[in-house]
Amino acid sequence: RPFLRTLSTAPPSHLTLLGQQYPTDSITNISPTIISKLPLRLHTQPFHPLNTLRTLIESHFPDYAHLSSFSPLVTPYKNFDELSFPTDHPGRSVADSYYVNKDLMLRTHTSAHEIDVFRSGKTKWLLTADVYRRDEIDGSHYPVFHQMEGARIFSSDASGMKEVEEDNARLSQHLSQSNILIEDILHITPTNPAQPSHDPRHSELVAVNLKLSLNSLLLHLFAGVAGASKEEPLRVRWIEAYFPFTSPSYEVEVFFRGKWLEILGCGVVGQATLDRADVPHKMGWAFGLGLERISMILNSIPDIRLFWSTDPRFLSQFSNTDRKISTFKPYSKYPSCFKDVSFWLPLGEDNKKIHENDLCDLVRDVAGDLVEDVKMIDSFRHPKNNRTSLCYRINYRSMDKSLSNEETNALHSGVVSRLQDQFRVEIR
Ligand code: FA5
Ligand code: MG
Repeated sequence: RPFLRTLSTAPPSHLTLLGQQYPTDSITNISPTIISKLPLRLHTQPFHPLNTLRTLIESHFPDYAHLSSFSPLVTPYKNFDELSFPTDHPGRSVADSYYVNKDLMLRTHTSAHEIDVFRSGKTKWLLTADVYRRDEIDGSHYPVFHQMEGARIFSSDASGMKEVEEDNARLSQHLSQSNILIEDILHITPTNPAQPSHDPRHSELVAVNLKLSLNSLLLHLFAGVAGASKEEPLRVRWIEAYFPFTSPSYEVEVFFRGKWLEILGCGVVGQATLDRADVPHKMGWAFGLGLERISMILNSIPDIRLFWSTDPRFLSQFSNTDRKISTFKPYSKYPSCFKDVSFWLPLGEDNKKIHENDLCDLVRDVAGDLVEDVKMIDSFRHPKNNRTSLCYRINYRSMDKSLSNEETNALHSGVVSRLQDQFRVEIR
């Protein structure tokens, strides 16, 4: 959807990203807020909790290659096509992904690099990176977050399968002595099948190796933190999932503060991926985990915006040098300030051009991390003139200080006037 066409000012003909110039086109939708995040690479910042978590996971896989310097700019081909995403997959839309232009985008997941890493000959590796998705605004969603991809591949012949079996025996032995409660599911089912080119027994061995490897990682990460005491074991739940580039596929959830939280997706690597990477005689598994989700649990971080805070009251809490997980002690929560904005969408064609994610990007560009939450609270269509009215409630709250009335009013009127300029809405 060409939402930039509704801008009153012409978009720039080029964008400068990480010191390089790129031409824009009709689908360009990277906002200034996003551009400012590109160089930050929180997973490499000394003492940042995401860096600490990355190091902790890497230490659990010491004989894996540890990669973290891939550029976030990838072709849509790498992000989607090469991984067998269908051409009509919703993730490709400009409403969900950030495009520099039709040939270049910000990766939406670390899987975008799978084929390059497999092609380089690596058989055991972890890759950490910032990823970008257009999304709603609330305490657990941010348009930039960090993923770690991990993979292990084996020869698909008897010697490779023997290696898997031996590793499975070692891992089962280790896990049987620990305080972890795993809700498992069948490894392979009619709705979550082995791939046609795989011997189902081999696929099952690999799926078991994946599950054991990840259960063992979760135990390493969560043992001893809240919810994993003697009386209360760590609860992990495996769920059947679907990804275009793995089968069978799973998601893993961890029980935390009364809720199941999805922390990773994974599966047996699609043979098409390995064929494209020129390693057709291998088979194996891959996972992609959300570092913020895990760090929020481990470090008791209540709001995803805190990862971007430069407030010493946040960062200093993680500056211990012994690599252990620190529990965040929240400093006082400052008051919320709710402001509503109601408007009529423009009539005709134009009203299709405003997606909720467009509105969220606009609000972030004006208010940055001073916005905590954006929710639609009302929507109706006028029966006579067919016009649509929307009302959004924006919660302005700083994590570092109390916002004055003047400050919130200025932010909100900035949002309102940009809504009028960019989307030609009529404020009610
Ligand atoms: C993926 O991104 C797949 N690439 C994962 C994968 C890798 C599957 C390898 C198979 C093999 P998904 O969109 O579910 O899947 O995201 C993976 C994890 O990233 C989620 O479980 C979650 O922990 C994290 N995540 C996803 N969206 C967000 C978000 N908006 N904010 C924070 N974390 C998120
Ligand atoms: Mg998911």
